[in-house]
Amino acid sequence: MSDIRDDTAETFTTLFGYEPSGLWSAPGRVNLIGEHTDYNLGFVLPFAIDRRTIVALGLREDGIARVASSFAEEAVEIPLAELSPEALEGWSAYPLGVAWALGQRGADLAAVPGFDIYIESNVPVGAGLSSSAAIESAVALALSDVWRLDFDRETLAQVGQLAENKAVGAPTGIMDQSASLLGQKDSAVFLDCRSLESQVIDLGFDRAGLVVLIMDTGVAHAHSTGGYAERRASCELGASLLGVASLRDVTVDDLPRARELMDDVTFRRVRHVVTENQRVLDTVAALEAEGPRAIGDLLDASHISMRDDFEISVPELDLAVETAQSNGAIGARMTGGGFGGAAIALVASEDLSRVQVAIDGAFAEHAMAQPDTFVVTASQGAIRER
Ligand code: GAF
Repeated sequence: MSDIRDDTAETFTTLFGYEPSGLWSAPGRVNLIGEHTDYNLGFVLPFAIDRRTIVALGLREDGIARVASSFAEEAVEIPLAELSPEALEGWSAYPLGVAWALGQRGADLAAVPGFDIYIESNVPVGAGLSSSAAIESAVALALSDVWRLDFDRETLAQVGQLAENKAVGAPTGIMDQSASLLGQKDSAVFLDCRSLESQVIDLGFDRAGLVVLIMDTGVAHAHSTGGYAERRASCELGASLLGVASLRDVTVDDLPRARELMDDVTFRRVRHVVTENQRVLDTVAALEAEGPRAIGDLLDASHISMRDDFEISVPELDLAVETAQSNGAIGARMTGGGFGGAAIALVASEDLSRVQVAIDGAFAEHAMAQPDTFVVTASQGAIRER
């Protein structure tokens, strides 16, 4: 079977007529728990998955940035000196946005050499598994290496987020790039999105005989439009009505007061974030004290909160979650920004095929398009491959 790394290097050589000087990769992520908490400066617990984006890069002697990928026909090129969010569009805004963002963080774009980049990926696009953060993280690591920028991984995550916010135009938080850059095998990244301090948490799924099943509904979502920004605005409104800088400063004990101060919709948005932060802390504590079989109820409660309070689920995600739960999953929830994408279920290995078959049956019964179901494992974050 051909290796995606070899394919990426070979296609680079065919396209650009010389061999790449290096190969870098970064993974997509699953968020185990802690949804829409990152931009509220709360807690998240994502892990990097065994689906990766590969970047082959060669330096040029001029100041031109040229990018090509397996998911677009045409290469895009632009002088580094002309990089700006306004000058970028389409898929190339991800890799070129990162080059621009590195400039914003101090790289001297007038002095560094140009580059050719070719990108391939096996992170599913549109599934809520952060295919975009995988591109950003791989490119950020590659450019910081060849430009000898000496940026730490927390800074590279911020660079990826800046590209996503300004060049792509999606008002997302810091979680996805952090997971992609800081992930470790068999572990989750427990990130405090205010201090940006992180801790690697052993998941122990394998030892407990558990697997994580992805249920990709195929319902398309995008964070640069509509719902995501609206939820973010509601959270900001809630925080300002409570007189705090962010919802991180609100606890479960403040909820009765919050209910008095705001309309019902804003209150429910706030309640989701506040209770979700607590569920992340409880999940970390349960993993450490009792292991992964103890976190099912927290995953289930997180889904209900997203469905009823934050209102970011869709019928396909609810059906996938409920079917997994009623067929023996330890816990299940939608993952990522919502409005489509994927749900996850934590399942005992021996129940895996039963859950998959049940999901196929339930979707057929509801005349919904078959979801793609597959297992992922917690994997290493971004690395230089060669
Ligand atoms: C998307 C965003 F990119 C993240 O920053 C995060 O807000 C997530 O949705 C919801 O938890 O993946």
